[in-house]
Amino acid sequence: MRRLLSALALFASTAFATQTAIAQPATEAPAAAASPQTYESPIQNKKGEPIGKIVIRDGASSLVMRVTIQPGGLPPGWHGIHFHAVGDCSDTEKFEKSKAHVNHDQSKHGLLNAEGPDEGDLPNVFANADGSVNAEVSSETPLTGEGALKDGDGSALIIHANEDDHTTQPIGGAGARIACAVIK
Ligand SMILES: [Cu+2]
Repeated sequence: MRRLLSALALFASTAFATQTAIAQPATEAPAAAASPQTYESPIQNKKGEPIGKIVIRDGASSLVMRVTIQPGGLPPGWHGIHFHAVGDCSDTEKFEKSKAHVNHDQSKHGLLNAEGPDEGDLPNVFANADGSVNAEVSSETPLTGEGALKDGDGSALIIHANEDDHTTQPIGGAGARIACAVIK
């Protein structure tokens, strides 16, 4: 919803700009479409070792994130991943300093929950037999601005031990936090 409101605001300002542009010289070039903001951060495991990285691109209406994990990085199989509320991965035993999911409007957890999703919810990623991951997911939660990942205390991308069923509370049965990347 926040993303929709900001998109409407952008539309309104664009419409205003179009009206005022009539008075401008015809030679003035239209503003180029804003290129996506980008952000990259290492992913660390419970030993504090780097196992891969996230690369975020944030456009006008969606954020797209690539998750890359090197061989040996994760147990094979599906893993729930979420944006958690605080950009702190320093407690590598449990990654609890990253707190709960990003969730500004008390939504229920779950992409398949009728009362969800919360702003931290993301699709699962699959680790291959060798423990590597190459995945790309999208989210409406923005990188900067109102309700953004890069707020005062940042956010974290948390990878869980098990897959997220996208329905049950509070985290879809995804289990322990096994990897973390700071977004700040
Ligand atoms: Cu989580």
